[in-house]
Amino acid sequence: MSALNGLYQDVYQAITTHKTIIIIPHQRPDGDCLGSAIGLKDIIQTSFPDKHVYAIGEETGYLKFLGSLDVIEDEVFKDACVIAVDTANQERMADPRYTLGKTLIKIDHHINIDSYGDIEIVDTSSPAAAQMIMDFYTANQPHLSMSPSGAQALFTGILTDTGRFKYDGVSERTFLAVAALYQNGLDPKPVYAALEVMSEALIRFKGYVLLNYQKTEHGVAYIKITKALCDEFNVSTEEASSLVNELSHFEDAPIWVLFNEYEDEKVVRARIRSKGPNISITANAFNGGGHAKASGANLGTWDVADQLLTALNEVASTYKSEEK
Ligand SMILES: [Mn+2]
Repeated sequence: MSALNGLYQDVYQAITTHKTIIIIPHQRPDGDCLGSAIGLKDIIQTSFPDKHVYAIGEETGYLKFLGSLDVIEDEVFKDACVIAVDTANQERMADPRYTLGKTLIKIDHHINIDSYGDIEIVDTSSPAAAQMIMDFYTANQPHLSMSPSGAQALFTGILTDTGRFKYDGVSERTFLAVAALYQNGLDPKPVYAALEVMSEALIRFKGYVLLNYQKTEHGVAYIKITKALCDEFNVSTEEASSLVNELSHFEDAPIWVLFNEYEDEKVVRARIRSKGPNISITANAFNGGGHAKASGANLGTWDVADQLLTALNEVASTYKSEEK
């Protein structure tokens, strides 16, 4: 049982009182935001066949197996209940029309840097937004059901955001959520198969990352990926970013960072990961945020990337001296 059951019941009430429900994940989608959006759509549609339910936003190649997103006109938002999933701040929402609905709901597990919504559920103890969707499902039994494809989408969200059940926040609750997905017909094999596949271009690029990473004095492993490098290897910036955890294996580097360059937006972004020190505070100082051990930051230029490395090198140094 989640301590937030009352709020999840409020979400259920909001759904019952709206004819149209629109679910919005975040920009530059990942498995958790799309799995949560498509899984929640499935729960609502399966439980309320008469309602109009849409999941909108951006698709991405490796997650196409979850199903396609909906494309809707502005009018559809009129009197709709809009549910944002896995989206900490409003600017990051995958569709700017979220304000056009009648009711706005936030369901998210990131640190609450931007409070929004008529109903706001933020649970930083949940390792995946998809696990929160399962809390919503459980809190409203026996009124909600789902199909096997909805179970598959939610499993994908939990699996990807927990790094295959390895990250902080994974608990008994996570496995109970997965057990409930199995009760609803989950077949995990297509999920593992889809997530396993890498393009040959990306496999070669992984080779580049493993041969060219660097380390700071106190143990921040990093790789800087320019747009030109992505072009040379014929991989997208998002694909390149997915390799961040290739730098997780060093015994002497508790922090690792993948930098990349978004040419169209003229910004350098960092994906920062940790297996010890809290790096979200540093990420916040660099126009970013997220979780204690997995954060992102928007840096602007490569000069700022070096400043971030200097700051993280300090964090690693302090951490190592405390460990001794
Ligand atoms: Mn997430």
